[in-house]
Amino acid sequence: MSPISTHRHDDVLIVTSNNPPVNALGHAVREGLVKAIEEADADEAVKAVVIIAQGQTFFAGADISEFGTPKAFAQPMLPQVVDRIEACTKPVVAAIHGTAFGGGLEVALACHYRVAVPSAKLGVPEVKLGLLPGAGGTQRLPRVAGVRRALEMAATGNPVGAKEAYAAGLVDKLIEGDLLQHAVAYAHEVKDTRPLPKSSERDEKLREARENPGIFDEFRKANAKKFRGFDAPEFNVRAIEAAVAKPYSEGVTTERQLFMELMSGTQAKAQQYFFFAERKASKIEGLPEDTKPRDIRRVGVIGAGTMGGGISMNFLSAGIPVTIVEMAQDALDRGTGVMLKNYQATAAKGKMTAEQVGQAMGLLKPTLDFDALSECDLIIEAVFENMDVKKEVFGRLDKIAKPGAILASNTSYLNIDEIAASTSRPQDVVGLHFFSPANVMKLLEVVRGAKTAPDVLVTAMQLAKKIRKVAVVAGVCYGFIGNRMLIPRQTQAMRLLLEGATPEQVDRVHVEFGMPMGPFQMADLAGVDIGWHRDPSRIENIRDALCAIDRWGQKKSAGFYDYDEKRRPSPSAKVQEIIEEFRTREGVQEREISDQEIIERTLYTMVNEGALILEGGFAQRASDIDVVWIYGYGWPVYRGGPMFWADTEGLPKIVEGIRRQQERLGVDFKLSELLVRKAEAGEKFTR
Ligand code: T1G
Repeated sequence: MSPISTHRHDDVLIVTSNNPPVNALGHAVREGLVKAIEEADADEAVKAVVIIAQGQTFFAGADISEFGTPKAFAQPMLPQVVDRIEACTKPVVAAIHGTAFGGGLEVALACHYRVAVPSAKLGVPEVKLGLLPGAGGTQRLPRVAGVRRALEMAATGNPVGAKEAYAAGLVDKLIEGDLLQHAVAYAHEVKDTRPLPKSSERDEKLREARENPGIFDEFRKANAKKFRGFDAPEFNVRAIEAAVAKPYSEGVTTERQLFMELMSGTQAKAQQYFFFAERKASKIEGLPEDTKPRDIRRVGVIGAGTMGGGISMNFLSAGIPVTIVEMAQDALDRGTGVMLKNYQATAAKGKMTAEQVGQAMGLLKPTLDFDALSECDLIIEAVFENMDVKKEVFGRLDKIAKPGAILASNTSYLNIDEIAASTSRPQDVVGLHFFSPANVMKLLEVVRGAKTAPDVLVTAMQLAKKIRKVAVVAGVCYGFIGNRMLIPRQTQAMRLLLEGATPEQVDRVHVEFGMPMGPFQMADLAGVDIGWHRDPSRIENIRDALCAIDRWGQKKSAGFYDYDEKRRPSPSAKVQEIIEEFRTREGVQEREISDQEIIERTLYTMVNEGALILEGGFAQRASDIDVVWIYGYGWPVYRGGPMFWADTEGLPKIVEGIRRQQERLGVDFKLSELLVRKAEAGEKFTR
């Protein structure tokens, strides 16, 4: 049964797609669309056509799960489908709801008219898959919406709302009410219009760029930082340049060549892998399908510091009331003040209205009364990272929280089972590890304790979606997934300093690899003093020495680097001096350190730790580890995450590299048996 059906309404042929969940343009849909247009052309009684989709959305693009399979190349391919639609002798109206994305927007652009409900979104997110719109989108979009908007939409992948699309001429009519009914009425209005408006034949919106070809380099310059390391954005710009410089027929040829070049590259494979990895992360293995989530109507947050405030904002922004508790009024006022300031900053960027800020802050109940938490369905503790303090807080919570309330800790490292054991209800305890700044970072590690109940887990995962987080389940081990893998990286980075590398060299290698910053820049941003024993007289390592002289990082304008008033880093002679003192003290011979050695000792060891995490069952799947590192630590998505990258690098090469460095990795280093086994068996972690 084809997912495409047709039926007549008077002299309008209605072509309906029903291919859940998102009407992806798989082979059967493509075939059905061409057949429907041929039916319309062959039937004289048909005066116009409406293409509409059932379910949550209009076509959300090509079927990504077909990529790399024969189905992706099965005829008709999408370029043929869109050209056939545009060639229809009757006006074709696209009736858009949900997300007309990628190939879906290309189908709409090939239609002669587009109508949409105001809530619809239109976009070409292919660049997020390491690609470009490969079915005429880079040629038709600039002709319909203008070159600047096409550049913005294609190179960033960010969609526009229907209202904005209407203003740009991308949508011909906004539909309030029943979409099909109004689309048919619109088809009646245009059924006799000739010639039919074909996007591929339009030219007027290309003139601006012809008169000012500099806009392309302006665009490149303005986005250079954002596009750093990615191949696809530049290819999108080049394809749109071809739209301006060449006739349509030649422009689509250039588009196809650029598309195929990207599709055969490693970045596209990594980004497509990540599309599915992100969605798989929300699935919890071994839980009964029908596990019902608990009802969360009010959230309690203990601690109004940086984390407590950021965590609270997530729920307030999602319309969930929050009771936030502090020990002292000034700390409470400071915390709520920072939240308001953050909201106002977001509003100043036009991302929220003042009214929305008021609504969010209106849902906040600040209090010094710990017992007020008894009205909450979920309580998240965000207090000082110390086990005794955590246990004391959970002991108190156990006495006042209502039955069935979920008790969560925002600890970044500590043992959730030990915290849970300080209550009489360990089944209601879970770790919710937010990343700083908690109102911005997308990642949430949901730490599953030995006794955490299934419905507590399901509740946490569903709530994460509601507050727009990507949640990953982690087991109870020191540092869970993300921070646990950070430890070998930071440890090796520190050892490399002693042996001859400089903070600048190590960080340069990581930035060139695609990380937003290196281990030492990150330490300075987070605070060199995090976890420091606070005793300036006790100096056992380089970090102690820095902390003892107040070099706590950016907040002190000095850490592993010196910082100017604009927080720009520069190498520090003082730090070099301290490193040399420790080299002498520990009798380490300085030597030349290669960039490859830095990769092997800081990144290969991370992969190894990822394998140890999988071995220990602290992550459900390798792709979850990749989701953690991409959303939590800025690992470049075009490398797919540490485990996908390891597969690309080749596991035998990783094992060989680690063995080559083993002597320098320290006595605590343990080579993962799983990693060795997979390398020897020619297996991979992620595919
Ligand atoms: N192909 C295959 N499966 C898809 C899919 C797609 N395009 N989009 C979504 N799914 C699956 C997804 O894996 C999940 O499956 C389920 O649908 C629900 O998705 C030539 C080459 C549309 C905004 O990049 O952005 O067109 O996990 O959980 O949050 O130019 O999905 O349930 O098994 O994300 O409501 C361009 C990708 C393709 C859009 C809905 N299009 N999709 O979000 O649900 S390339 C895209 C999305 C292209 C042409 C090129 C979102 C969504 P499962 P979901 P959602």
